Amino acid sequence: MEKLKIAIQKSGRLSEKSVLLLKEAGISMTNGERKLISVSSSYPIEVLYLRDDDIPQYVRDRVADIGIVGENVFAEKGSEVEVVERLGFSRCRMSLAIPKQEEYKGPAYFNGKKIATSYPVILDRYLREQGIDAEIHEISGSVEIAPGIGLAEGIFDIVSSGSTLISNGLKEVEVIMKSEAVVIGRSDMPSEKKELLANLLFRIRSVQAASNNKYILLNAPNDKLDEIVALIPGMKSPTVMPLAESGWSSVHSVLSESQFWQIIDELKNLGAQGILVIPIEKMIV
Ligand code: PRT
Ligand code: ZN
Repeated sequence: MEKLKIAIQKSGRLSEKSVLLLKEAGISMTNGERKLISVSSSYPIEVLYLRDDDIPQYVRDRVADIGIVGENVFAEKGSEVEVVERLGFSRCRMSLAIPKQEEYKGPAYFNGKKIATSYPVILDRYLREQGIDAEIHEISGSVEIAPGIGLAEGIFDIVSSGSTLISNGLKEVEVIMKSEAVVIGRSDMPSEKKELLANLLFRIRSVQAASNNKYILLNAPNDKLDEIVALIPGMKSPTVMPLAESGWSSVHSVLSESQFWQIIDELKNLGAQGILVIPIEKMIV
C-alpha cells in the first residue's frame, strides 16, 4: 500500500509538537523517533526528519508528500507548494527592528539603510510593496547582533517574546507577518495520497477541536434553564436531564476554551451549581 510521506523538523522548536500531533492522531512510530526516516505500524505513513529550511524543497521535489514548517519558512522557501492546514502552534512574528535610541516615524526610515536577515525573500517582497530602497544583507544566524557590530542598521527576524531584541538594544518597529506551524503540500498530489492526507487532516482536526473545547456538566435551577442552555449551546444542543430534587436539572454541553472564563462567570450568576469541567480527548465535528 502507498504510504504518505511527511517531513517534520528533526530537532528544534517545531519537532516535539509535530511528533505529539502525529501521536495524538493515532500515529505511533515503530522504529523510534529522530532517525532519518521512521515508519508507523498504525497508519500508512513514513516520517522524514529534516532541517526545517529543507522541508519545502523536499515537498516541492516530491521526496515528501507533505511537511510541517513555520509559515515564515513556507513564505521564504515555499514556491510550488501550498498551505493545506494551519496548526496553531509555534506562533511568532517576523519584524523589522532598529537600535532602540533611533527615532522611527515609518518604513521610509529604511531608505538607504542596510538590513540584516535570514529571510531575504520575505523582506524583499515587503520593501518592494512599500517602495523602499534598502540593502538586504543576508546572514544565516545571530541576526540580532548585526547592528551592534556595525554590519547593518536594522534587522528583520523572528520575534516571539521580544526579549532577544531588548537584550541586544533593539526595538521592534514593524510587524511584517505573523506565523504559526502549517502543513504544506503540493496541489498536484496523486489521488490515493490525497485520500490519505484527507484522513490524516480529519484526525488532526478532531484532536485540535478537542483541545480547544471542554466538556461541562452543571446543575441548573429550572427557572433559569432557558438562559443557561442559551449560554452553552454545545455541538448541537445541550443534554438536559431532571435531577432527583425537583426544580433542578443537570445540563451537559461543550464549551470553547476561548470563552471559558467569561461563560463560567455568567453561569454562576444565573445560579448554576456543581459545575464540572472535563477535558475532551477527541472531538468529531
Ligand atoms: O535546525 P533547523 O534549521 O531545523 O531549525 P532552526 O534553528 O532554523 O529553527 P528553530 O527550531 O529555531 O525554529 C523553528 C520555527 O519555530 C521557526 O521557523 C518559527 O516558525 C518558529 N518559532 C517560534 C521561532 C520562535 N518562535 C523564536 N522565538 N523560531 C525562532 N525563534 C527565535 C527568534 O529568532 C529569537 O532569536 O528565538 C529567539 C528568541 O525569541 P524571543 O523574541 O522570544 O526572544
Ligand atoms: Zn532552520
